Amino acid sequence: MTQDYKNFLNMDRRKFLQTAGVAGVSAMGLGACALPSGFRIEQQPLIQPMVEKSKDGMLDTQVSAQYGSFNLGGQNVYLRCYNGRPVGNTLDFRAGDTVRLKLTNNMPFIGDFDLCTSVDGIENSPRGFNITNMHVHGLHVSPKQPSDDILIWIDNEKSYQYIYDIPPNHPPGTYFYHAHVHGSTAMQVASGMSGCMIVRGELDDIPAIKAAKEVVLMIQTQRFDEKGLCESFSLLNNEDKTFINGQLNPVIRIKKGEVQRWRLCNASHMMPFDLKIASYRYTTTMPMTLLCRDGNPLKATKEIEQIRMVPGNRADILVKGFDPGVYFLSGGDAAGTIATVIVEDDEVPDMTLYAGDLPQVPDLTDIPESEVTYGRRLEFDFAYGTHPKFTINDKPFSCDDPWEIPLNSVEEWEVYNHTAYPHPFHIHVNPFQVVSGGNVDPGTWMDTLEFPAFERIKFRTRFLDFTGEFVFHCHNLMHEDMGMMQAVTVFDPKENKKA
Ligand SMILES: [Cu+2]
Repeated sequence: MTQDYKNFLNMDRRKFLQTAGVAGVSAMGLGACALPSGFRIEQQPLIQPMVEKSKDGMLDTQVSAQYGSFNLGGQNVYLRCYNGRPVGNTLDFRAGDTVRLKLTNNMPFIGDFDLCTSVDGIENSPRGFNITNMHVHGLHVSPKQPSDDILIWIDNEKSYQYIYDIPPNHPPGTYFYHAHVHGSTAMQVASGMSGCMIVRGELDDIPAIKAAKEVVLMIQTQRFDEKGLCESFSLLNNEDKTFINGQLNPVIRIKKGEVQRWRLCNASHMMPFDLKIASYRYTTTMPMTLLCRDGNPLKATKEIEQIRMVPGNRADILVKGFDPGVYFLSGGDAAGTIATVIVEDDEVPDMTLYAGDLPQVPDLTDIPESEVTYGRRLEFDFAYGTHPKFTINDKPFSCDDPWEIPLNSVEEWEVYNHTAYPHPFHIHVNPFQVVSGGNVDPGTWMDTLEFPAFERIKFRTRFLDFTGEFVFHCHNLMHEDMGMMQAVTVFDPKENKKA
Protein backbone atom coordinates (compact mmCIF):
# COMPACT_ATOMS: atom_id res chain seq x y z
CA MET A 1 0.00 0.00 0.00
CA THR A 2 1.43 3.38 -0.92
CA GLN A 3 1.96 6.06 1.71
CA ASP A 4 -0.44 8.24 -0.25
CA TYR A 5 -3.19 5.68 0.06
CA LYS A 6 -2.45 5.20 3.79
CA ASN A 7 -2.74 8.95 4.36
CA PHE A 8 -6.14 8.88 2.75
CA LEU A 9 -7.30 6.08 5.00
CA ASN A 10 -6.37 8.05 8.10
CA MET A 11 -9.39 10.21 7.30
CA ASP A 12 -8.33 13.30 9.20
CA ARG A 13 -11.04 15.15 11.03
CA ARG A 14 -12.89 17.64 8.93
CA LYS A 15 -11.22 20.95 8.46
CA PHE A 16 -13.83 23.61 8.71
CA LEU A 17 -13.16 26.38 6.29
CA GLN A 18 -15.21 29.46 6.66
CA THR A 19 -14.63 31.92 3.87
CA ALA A 20 -15.07 35.21 5.58
CA GLY A 21 -17.41 37.76 4.10
CA VAL A 22 -16.47 39.30 0.79
CA ALA A 23 -12.80 39.83 1.57
CA GLY A 24 -10.03 37.81 0.05
CA VAL A 25 -10.45 37.90 -3.68
CA SER A 26 -9.24 40.83 -5.65
CA ALA A 27 -9.78 40.74 -9.35
CA MET A 28 -11.30 42.88 -12.05
CA GLY A 29 -13.41 45.75 -10.79
CA LEU A 30 -17.10 45.55 -11.54
CA GLY A 31 -17.84 49.21 -12.11
CA ALA A 32 -20.57 51.12 -10.37
CA CYS A 33 -23.31 49.16 -8.72
CA ALA A 34 -25.96 49.77 -6.14
CA LEU A 35 -24.61 48.53 -2.84
CA PRO A 36 -25.28 49.34 0.79
CA SER A 37 -23.14 52.29 1.83
CA GLY A 38 -19.60 51.35 2.79
CA PHE A 39 -19.57 48.20 0.70
CA ARG A 40 -17.07 47.62 -2.07
CA ILE A 41 -17.02 44.47 -4.12
CA GLU A 42 -13.90 43.65 -6.10
CA GLN A 43 -14.66 40.13 -7.20
CA GLN A 44 -15.18 38.54 -10.57
CA PRO A 45 -18.71 38.42 -11.93
CA LEU A 46 -19.86 34.82 -12.40
CA ILE A 47 -19.02 33.67 -15.89
CA GLN A 48 -20.93 30.96 -17.72
CA PRO A 49 -19.30 27.87 -19.21
CA MET A 50 -19.33 27.85 -23.03
CA VAL A 51 -22.63 26.52 -24.39
CA GLU A 52 -23.23 24.08 -27.25
CA LYS A 53 -26.88 23.87 -28.31
CA SER A 54 -28.62 21.22 -30.35
CA LYS A 55 -29.89 22.20 -33.79
CA ASP A 56 -32.58 20.40 -35.76
CA GLY A 57 -32.67 17.63 -33.14
CA MET A 58 -28.90 17.00 -33.10
CA LEU A 59 -26.03 18.05 -30.88
CA ASP A 60 -22.63 16.95 -32.18
CA THR A 61 -19.70 17.75 -29.93
CA GLN A 62 -16.08 16.82 -29.34
CA VAL A 63 -14.56 16.56 -25.89
CA SER A 64 -10.81 16.42 -25.31
CA ALA A 65 -9.73 14.83 -22.02
CA GLN A 66 -6.39 16.49 -21.42
CA TYR A 67 -4.20 18.47 -19.09
CA GLY A 68 -4.86 22.23 -19.02
CA SER A 69 -2.96 25.22 -17.62
CA PHE A 70 -5.11 27.95 -16.13
CA ASN A 71 -5.60 30.03 -13.02
CA LEU A 72 -7.92 28.71 -10.35
CA GLY A 73 -8.68 30.94 -7.37
CA GLY A 74 -5.43 32.87 -7.76
CA GLN A 75 -3.14 29.90 -8.35
CA ASN A 76 -1.75 28.62 -11.63
CA VAL A 77 -2.66 24.96 -11.98
CA TYR A 78 -1.98 22.11 -14.39
CA LEU A 79 -4.92 19.75 -14.12
CA ARG A 80 -6.77 17.06 -16.00
CA CYS A 81 -9.81 18.73 -17.55
CA TYR A 82 -12.05 18.95 -20.61
CA ASN A 83 -10.90 21.03 -23.59
CA GLY A 84 -8.29 22.89 -21.51
CA ARG A 85 -10.77 24.68 -19.26
CA PRO A 86 -11.71 24.24 -15.57
CA VAL A 87 -15.27 23.22 -16.44
CA GLY A 88 -16.62 21.43 -19.52
CA ASN A 89 -18.93 23.12 -22.03
CA THR A 90 -22.64 23.14 -21.22
CA LEU A 91 -24.51 20.80 -23.57
CA ASP A 92 -28.00 22.18 -24.17
CA PHE A 93 -30.59 19.98 -25.93
CA ARG A 94 -34.23 18.97 -25.95
CA ALA A 95 -35.95 15.70 -25.04
CA GLY A 96 -36.14 13.64 -28.25
CA ASP A 97 -32.80 14.95 -29.59
CA THR A 98 -29.73 12.88 -30.42
CA VAL A 99 -26.45 13.81 -28.76
CA ARG A 100 -23.21 12.71 -30.40
CA LEU A 101 -20.14 13.13 -28.20
CA LYS A 102 -16.69 12.17 -29.45
CA LEU A 103 -14.31 11.76 -26.52
CA THR A 104 -10.57 11.78 -27.17
CA ASN A 105 -8.08 10.82 -24.49
CA ASN A 106 -5.23 13.32 -24.92
CA MET A 107 -3.64 12.57 -21.55
CA PRO A 108 -0.15 11.04 -21.52
CA PHE A 109 0.35 7.27 -21.56
CA ILE A 110 0.87 5.82 -18.08
CA GLY A 111 0.87 2.07 -18.75
CA ASP A 112 -1.53 -0.66 -19.79
CA PHE A 113 -4.89 -0.76 -18.06
CA ASP A 114 -7.60 -3.39 -17.75
CA LEU A 115 -10.68 -2.65 -15.67
CA CYS A 116 -11.37 -6.26 -14.81
CA THR A 117 -7.86 -7.62 -14.27
CA SER A 118 -6.60 -7.76 -10.72
CA VAL A 119 -3.11 -6.39 -10.14
CA ASP A 120 -1.89 -8.15 -6.98
CA GLY A 121 -5.43 -8.08 -5.61
CA ILE A 122 -5.69 -4.32 -5.77
CA GLU A 123 -8.31 -3.91 -8.50
CA ASN A 124 -10.37 -1.74 -6.16
CA SER A 125 -7.56 0.68 -5.44
CA PRO A 126 -7.16 4.08 -7.10
CA ARG A 127 -5.32 3.56 -10.40
CA GLY A 128 -5.29 4.33 -14.11
CA PHE A 129 -5.38 8.10 -13.56
CA ASN A 130 -4.92 8.91 -17.27
CA ILE A 131 -7.43 6.34 -18.54
CA THR A 132 -10.89 7.78 -19.09
CA ASN A 133 -14.42 7.42 -20.44
CA MET A 134 -17.70 9.36 -20.22
CA HIS A 135 -20.83 9.05 -18.08
CA VAL A 136 -23.98 11.10 -18.68
CA HIS A 137 -25.14 11.32 -15.06
CA GLY A 138 -28.90 11.04 -14.61
CA LEU A 139 -29.80 10.65 -18.28
CA HIS A 140 -32.41 7.99 -18.98
CA VAL A 141 -30.59 6.48 -21.98
CA SER A 142 -29.36 3.05 -23.02
CA PRO A 143 -26.40 1.68 -21.01
CA LYS A 144 -25.18 -0.19 -24.10
CA GLN A 145 -22.45 0.97 -26.48
CA PRO A 146 -22.28 3.47 -28.09
CA SER A 147 -24.47 5.03 -25.38
CA ASP A 148 -23.83 5.23 -21.61
CA ASP A 149 -21.60 2.18 -21.05
CA ILE A 150 -19.17 3.09 -18.28
CA LEU A 151 -17.53 -0.34 -18.24
CA ILE A 152 -15.50 0.59 -21.32
CA TRP A 153 -12.38 2.74 -21.14
CA ILE A 154 -10.56 4.94 -23.63
CA ASP A 155 -6.79 4.43 -23.76
CA ASN A 156 -4.35 7.28 -24.33
CA GLU A 157 -4.44 8.77 -27.83
CA LYS A 158 -7.69 6.92 -28.59
CA SER A 159 -11.17 8.31 -29.31
CA TYR A 160 -14.66 6.96 -28.82
CA GLN A 161 -17.85 8.15 -30.50
CA TYR A 162 -20.73 8.13 -28.00
CA ILE A 163 -24.28 8.46 -29.33
CA TYR A 164 -27.12 9.15 -26.90
CA ASP A 165 -30.75 8.95 -28.08
CA ILE A 166 -32.65 11.12 -25.61
CA PRO A 167 -36.24 9.79 -25.22
CA PRO A 168 -38.98 12.25 -26.26
CA ASN A 169 -40.51 12.07 -22.76
CA HIS A 170 -37.20 12.55 -20.93
CA PRO A 171 -37.58 14.58 -17.70
CA PRO A 172 -36.50 18.17 -18.42
CA GLY A 173 -33.92 19.65 -16.09
CA THR A 174 -30.25 19.84 -15.19
CA TYR A 175 -27.84 16.92 -15.63
CA PHE A 176 -24.07 16.59 -15.97
CA TYR A 177 -21.36 14.51 -17.57
CA HIS A 178 -18.15 13.32 -15.98
CA ALA A 179 -15.36 10.76 -16.25
CA HIS A 180 -16.20 7.33 -14.76
CA VAL A 181 -13.49 4.68 -15.12
CA HIS A 182 -13.50 2.69 -11.89
CA GLY A 183 -10.18 3.55 -10.25
CA SER A 184 -9.69 7.01 -11.75
CA THR A 185 -13.16 8.51 -11.28
CA ALA A 186 -12.36 10.46 -8.11
CA MET A 187 -8.99 11.72 -9.37
CA GLN A 188 -10.44 12.94 -12.66
CA VAL A 189 -13.62 14.51 -11.25
CA ALA A 190 -11.55 16.17 -8.49
CA SER A 191 -9.39 17.64 -11.26
CA GLY A 192 -12.49 19.19 -12.86
CA MET A 193 -13.51 16.69 -15.54
CA SER A 194 -17.23 17.51 -15.55
CA GLY A 195 -19.69 19.68 -17.45
CA CYS A 196 -23.36 20.61 -17.33
CA MET A 197 -26.11 19.13 -19.49
CA ILE A 198 -29.51 20.77 -19.95
CA VAL A 199 -32.50 18.74 -21.13
CA ARG A 200 -35.40 20.93 -22.25
CA GLY A 201 -39.06 19.95 -22.31
CA GLU A 202 -42.56 21.11 -21.51
CA LEU A 203 -41.52 22.69 -18.21
CA ASP A 204 -39.27 25.09 -20.09
CA ASP A 205 -42.22 26.39 -22.11
CA ILE A 206 -44.08 27.81 -19.09
CA PRO A 207 -43.91 31.56 -19.92
CA ALA A 208 -42.83 32.71 -16.44
CA ILE A 209 -40.07 30.09 -16.38
CA LYS A 210 -39.03 30.73 -19.97
CA ALA A 211 -38.69 34.45 -19.24
CA ALA A 212 -36.18 33.84 -16.45
CA LYS A 213 -32.49 34.34 -17.23
CA GLU A 214 -30.74 30.98 -16.84
CA VAL A 215 -27.61 30.70 -14.73
CA VAL A 216 -25.55 27.49 -14.64
CA LEU A 217 -23.70 26.89 -11.37
CA MET A 218 -21.28 23.99 -11.71
CA ILE A 219 -20.03 23.48 -8.18
CA GLN A 220 -16.65 21.74 -8.27
CA THR A 221 -13.95 21.06 -5.71
CA GLN A 222 -10.73 20.91 -7.70
CA ARG A 223 -7.88 19.71 -5.53
CA PHE A 224 -4.24 20.64 -6.16
CA ASP A 225 -1.01 21.09 -4.24
CA GLU A 226 1.24 24.17 -3.94
CA LYS A 227 2.59 23.37 -7.42
CA GLY A 228 -0.94 23.39 -8.84
CA LEU A 229 -0.96 19.64 -9.46
CA CYS A 230 -3.48 16.94 -8.57
CA GLU A 231 -1.44 13.76 -8.71
CA SER A 232 -1.88 12.42 -5.17
CA PHE A 233 -4.97 10.53 -4.06
CA SER A 234 -4.59 11.74 -0.47
CA LEU A 235 -5.11 15.34 -1.69
CA LEU A 236 -8.67 14.44 -2.58
CA ASN A 237 -9.73 14.02 1.03
CA ASN A 238 -9.08 17.69 1.90
CA GLU A 239 -12.09 19.88 2.52
CA ASP A 240 -10.46 22.74 0.67
CA LYS A 241 -11.86 25.42 -1.64
CA THR A 242 -15.11 25.26 -3.57
CA PHE A 243 -15.29 26.67 -7.10
CA ILE A 244 -18.29 27.66 -9.21
CA ASN A 245 -17.72 27.50 -12.97
CA GLY A 246 -14.00 27.56 -12.15
CA GLN A 247 -14.24 30.70 -10.00
CA LEU A 248 -13.71 31.33 -6.31
CA ASN A 249 -16.55 33.26 -4.67
CA PRO A 250 -17.84 34.94 -7.87
CA VAL A 251 -20.57 37.59 -7.88
CA ILE A 252 -24.08 36.86 -9.14
CA ARG A 253 -26.21 39.94 -9.77
CA ILE A 254 -30.01 40.11 -9.81
CA LYS A 255 -32.05 43.23 -10.33
CA LYS A 256 -34.88 44.03 -7.97
CA GLY A 257 -38.01 42.42 -9.43
CA GLU A 258 -36.00 40.08 -11.69
CA VAL A 259 -36.46 36.30 -11.63
CA GLN A 260 -33.52 34.01 -12.53
CA ARG A 261 -33.48 30.25 -13.02
CA TRP A 262 -30.43 28.71 -11.41
CA ARG A 263 -29.24 25.31 -12.53
CA LEU A 264 -27.32 23.96 -9.57
CA CYS A 265 -25.04 20.96 -9.95
CA ASN A 266 -22.89 19.43 -7.23
CA ALA A 267 -20.00 18.08 -9.30
CA SER A 268 -17.73 17.69 -6.29
CA HIS A 269 -16.05 14.31 -5.90
CA MET A 270 -16.95 14.23 -2.18
CA MET A 271 -18.35 17.43 -0.65
CA PRO A 272 -22.02 17.84 0.31
CA PHE A 273 -23.45 21.37 0.40
CA ASP A 274 -26.32 22.87 2.38
CA LEU A 275 -27.09 25.75 0.07
CA LYS A 276 -28.87 28.89 1.17
CA ILE A 277 -28.79 32.53 0.16
CA ALA A 278 -28.23 34.43 3.38
CA SER A 279 -28.16 38.16 4.12
CA TYR A 280 -24.94 39.88 5.16
CA ARG A 281 -25.26 39.05 8.84
CA TYR A 282 -26.95 35.72 8.14
CA THR A 283 -30.11 37.05 9.79
CA THR A 284 -32.42 36.37 6.87
CA THR A 285 -32.45 34.14 3.80
CA MET A 286 -33.67 34.74 0.27
CA PRO A 287 -36.43 32.27 -0.61
CA MET A 288 -35.81 29.82 -3.47
CA THR A 289 -38.53 28.19 -5.59
CA LEU A 290 -37.70 24.56 -6.24
CA LEU A 291 -38.68 23.19 -9.68
CA CYS A 292 -36.70 19.96 -10.18
CA ARG A 293 -34.56 17.56 -8.15
CA ASP A 294 -31.95 15.65 -10.16
CA GLY A 295 -33.69 16.84 -13.34
CA ASN A 296 -37.08 15.45 -12.28
CA PRO A 297 -39.86 18.07 -12.04
CA LEU A 298 -41.73 18.21 -8.72
CA LYS A 299 -45.51 17.88 -8.90
CA ALA A 300 -45.71 21.56 -7.96
CA THR A 301 -43.22 24.27 -7.09
CA LYS A 302 -42.04 24.40 -3.51
CA GLU A 303 -40.65 27.40 -1.67
CA ILE A 304 -37.53 26.53 0.30
CA GLU A 305 -34.89 28.37 2.31
CA GLN A 306 -32.16 25.76 2.09
CA ILE A 307 -31.33 22.76 -0.04
CA ARG A 308 -28.97 19.90 0.73
CA MET A 309 -27.06 18.73 -2.30
CA VAL A 310 -24.74 15.74 -2.02
CA PRO A 311 -22.19 14.88 -4.72
CA GLY A 312 -24.10 14.07 -7.92
CA ASN A 313 -27.27 16.01 -7.01
CA ARG A 314 -28.72 18.75 -9.22
CA ALA A 315 -31.52 21.20 -8.54
CA ASP A 316 -33.40 23.73 -10.68
CA ILE A 317 -34.55 26.73 -8.68
CA LEU A 318 -36.06 30.14 -9.31
CA VAL A 319 -34.62 33.11 -7.41
CA LYS A 320 -36.24 36.54 -7.30
CA GLY A 321 -34.61 39.81 -6.28
CA PHE A 322 -36.72 41.42 -3.55
CA ASP A 323 -34.70 43.50 -1.08
CA PRO A 324 -31.60 45.16 -2.56
CA GLY A 325 -28.37 44.35 -0.81
CA VAL A 326 -25.53 41.88 -0.55
CA TYR A 327 -26.20 38.22 0.16
CA PHE A 328 -24.04 35.15 0.30
CA LEU A 329 -24.61 31.78 -1.29
CA SER A 330 -23.52 29.61 1.60
CA GLY A 331 -22.51 26.00 1.09
CA GLY A 332 -22.89 25.16 4.79
CA ASP A 333 -20.46 24.91 7.69
CA ALA A 334 -17.66 23.11 5.85
CA ALA A 335 -17.72 25.10 2.60
CA GLY A 336 -18.66 28.55 3.89
CA THR A 337 -19.49 31.23 1.30
CA ILE A 338 -19.21 29.94 -2.27
CA ALA A 339 -20.68 32.94 -4.14
CA THR A 340 -21.79 36.50 -3.44
CA VAL A 341 -25.27 37.54 -4.56
CA ILE A 342 -26.07 41.21 -5.11
CA VAL A 343 -29.66 42.35 -5.48
CA GLU A 344 -29.37 45.66 -7.32
CA ASP A 345 -31.91 48.37 -6.71
CA ASP A 346 -32.19 49.61 -10.29
CA GLU A 347 -35.60 48.11 -10.78
CA VAL A 348 -36.83 46.12 -13.78
CA PRO A 349 -40.52 45.60 -14.56
CA ASP A 350 -41.68 43.15 -11.90
CA MET A 351 -41.38 39.58 -13.20
CA THR A 352 -43.75 36.81 -12.20
CA LEU A 353 -42.27 34.26 -9.81
CA TYR A 354 -43.94 31.07 -11.03
CA ALA A 355 -45.77 29.07 -8.41
CA GLY A 356 -48.05 26.13 -9.11
CA ASP A 357 -48.27 22.79 -10.81
CA LEU A 358 -45.47 21.57 -13.04
CA PRO A 359 -45.95 19.42 -16.16
CA GLN A 360 -45.46 15.77 -15.29
CA VAL A 361 -43.48 13.17 -17.20
CA PRO A 362 -45.36 9.92 -18.02
CA ASP A 363 -42.54 7.70 -16.65
CA LEU A 364 -42.53 9.35 -13.24
CA THR A 365 -45.95 8.42 -11.87
CA ASP A 366 -46.08 7.26 -8.25
CA ILE A 367 -45.05 3.64 -7.64
CA PRO A 368 -47.52 2.03 -5.20
CA GLU A 369 -46.44 -0.98 -3.15
CA SER A 370 -48.82 -3.14 -5.19
CA GLU A 371 -46.72 -2.52 -8.32
CA VAL A 372 -43.49 -3.80 -6.73
CA THR A 373 -42.36 -7.16 -8.13
CA TYR A 374 -39.18 -7.69 -6.11
CA GLY A 375 -37.43 -6.34 -3.02
CA ARG A 376 -33.73 -6.15 -2.20
CA ARG A 377 -31.74 -5.26 0.88
CA LEU A 378 -28.32 -3.67 0.30
CA GLU A 379 -25.61 -3.35 2.94
CA PHE A 380 -22.95 -0.65 2.42
CA ASP A 381 -19.92 -1.35 4.60
CA PHE A 382 -16.18 -0.98 5.01
CA ALA A 383 -13.76 -3.94 5.19
CA TYR A 384 -10.52 -3.45 7.08
CA GLY A 385 -7.40 -5.33 5.99
CA THR A 386 -4.17 -5.02 4.04
CA HIS A 387 -6.14 -3.49 1.19
CA PRO A 388 -9.17 -1.92 2.88
CA LYS A 389 -12.28 -1.77 0.71
CA PHE A 390 -15.69 -0.20 0.69
CA THR A 391 -18.19 -2.99 0.07
CA ILE A 392 -21.78 -3.62 -1.00
CA ASN A 393 -23.26 -6.81 0.45
CA ASP A 394 -19.78 -7.79 1.66
CA LYS A 395 -18.11 -7.49 -1.75
CA PRO A 396 -16.06 -4.77 -3.39
CA PHE A 397 -16.76 -4.17 -7.10
CA SER A 398 -16.06 -7.04 -9.47
CA CYS A 399 -16.65 -7.29 -13.23
CA ASP A 400 -17.76 -10.88 -12.74
CA ASP A 401 -20.99 -10.76 -10.74
CA PRO A 402 -23.61 -8.35 -12.10
CA TRP A 403 -27.02 -8.74 -10.46
CA GLU A 404 -29.57 -9.90 -13.01
CA ILE A 405 -32.84 -8.00 -13.24
CA PRO A 406 -35.60 -8.99 -15.70
CA LEU A 407 -36.92 -6.19 -17.91
CA ASN A 408 -40.23 -4.71 -16.65
CA SER A 409 -39.31 -5.34 -13.01
CA VAL A 410 -40.45 -2.83 -10.41
CA GLU A 411 -38.20 -3.12 -7.38
CA GLU A 412 -38.05 -1.79 -3.84
CA TRP A 413 -34.55 -1.40 -2.44
CA GLU A 414 -33.69 -0.81 1.19
CA VAL A 415 -30.10 0.39 1.55
CA TYR A 416 -28.32 0.22 4.92
CA ASN A 417 -25.25 2.19 5.89
CA HIS A 418 -23.10 0.26 8.37
CA THR A 419 -20.27 2.79 8.29
CA ALA A 420 -19.47 5.99 10.12
CA TYR A 421 -19.53 7.98 6.84
CA PRO A 422 -22.47 9.24 4.80
CA HIS A 423 -22.75 7.74 1.31
CA PRO A 424 -24.57 9.32 -1.64
CA PHE A 425 -26.27 6.37 -3.40
CA HIS A 426 -26.41 6.78 -7.19
CA ILE A 427 -27.80 4.46 -9.86
CA HIS A 428 -27.35 4.92 -13.58
CA VAL A 429 -30.06 4.95 -16.29
CA ASN A 430 -33.27 4.87 -14.16
CA PRO A 431 -34.28 7.40 -11.48
CA PHE A 432 -36.04 6.14 -8.35
CA GLN A 433 -38.91 7.34 -6.15
CA VAL A 434 -38.00 7.86 -2.51
CA VAL A 435 -40.10 6.00 0.05
CA SER A 436 -38.17 7.07 3.16
CA GLY A 437 -34.89 8.56 4.33
CA GLY A 438 -32.31 10.69 2.57
CA ASN A 439 -33.36 14.17 3.74
CA VAL A 440 -35.93 14.63 0.95
CA ASP A 441 -39.72 14.50 0.88
CA PRO A 442 -41.09 10.95 0.41
CA GLY A 443 -42.35 10.64 -3.17
CA THR A 444 -39.50 12.68 -4.67
CA TRP A 445 -37.84 11.26 -7.79
CA MET A 446 -34.03 11.30 -7.54
CA ASP A 447 -31.02 9.57 -9.03
CA THR A 448 -28.65 10.34 -6.15
CA LEU A 449 -29.65 10.14 -2.50
CA GLU A 450 -27.64 10.50 0.66
CA PHE A 451 -27.88 7.98 3.44
CA PRO A 452 -26.18 9.24 6.60
CA ALA A 453 -23.94 7.14 8.86
CA PHE A 454 -25.79 4.14 10.30
CA GLU A 455 -29.07 5.17 8.65
CA ARG A 456 -31.00 3.72 5.72
CA ILE A 457 -32.98 4.75 2.67
CA LYS A 458 -35.82 3.02 0.88
CA PHE A 459 -36.94 3.66 -2.70
CA ARG A 460 -38.80 2.08 -5.62
CA THR A 461 -37.72 2.02 -9.26
CA ARG A 462 -38.90 0.69 -12.61
CA PHE A 463 -36.63 -1.13 -15.09
CA LEU A 464 -38.74 -0.64 -18.19
CA ASP A 465 -37.03 0.84 -21.20
CA PHE A 466 -33.45 -0.40 -21.44
CA THR A 467 -31.63 -3.73 -21.29
CA GLY A 468 -27.89 -3.91 -20.71
CA GLU A 469 -25.31 -3.66 -17.97
CA PHE A 470 -24.83 -0.60 -15.79
CA VAL A 471 -23.88 0.20 -12.20
CA PHE A 472 -24.97 1.72 -8.93
CA HIS A 473 -22.38 3.08 -6.53
CA CYS A 474 -21.47 5.55 -3.86
CA HIS A 475 -21.04 9.05 -5.30
CA ASN A 476 -18.33 9.86 -2.82
CA LEU A 477 -16.07 8.92 -5.69
CA MET A 478 -13.16 7.91 -3.49
CA HIS A 479 -15.42 5.28 -1.95
CA GLU A 480 -16.45 4.17 -5.44
CA ASP A 481 -12.85 3.74 -6.58
CA MET A 482 -12.19 1.69 -3.43
CA GLY A 483 -14.94 -0.80 -4.21
CA MET A 484 -18.34 0.69 -3.40
CA MET A 485 -19.91 -0.12 -6.77
CA GLN A 486 -22.03 -2.98 -8.12
CA ALA A 487 -23.05 -3.87 -11.68
CA VAL A 488 -26.56 -4.91 -12.69
CA THR A 489 -27.71 -6.48 -15.96
CA VAL A 490 -31.24 -5.82 -17.10
CA PHE A 491 -32.23 -8.61 -19.49
CA ASP A 492 -35.30 -9.36 -21.54
CA PRO A 493 -36.57 -12.79 -20.42
CA LYS A 494 -37.95 -13.30 -23.94
CA GLU A 495 -34.42 -13.07 -25.35
CA ASN A 496 -31.06 -14.40 -24.25
CA LYS A 497 -29.83 -13.15 -20.89
CA LYS A 498 -27.53 -10.14 -21.11
CA ALA A 499 -28.81 -9.52 -24.64
CU1 LIG B 1 -19.54 6.29 0.11
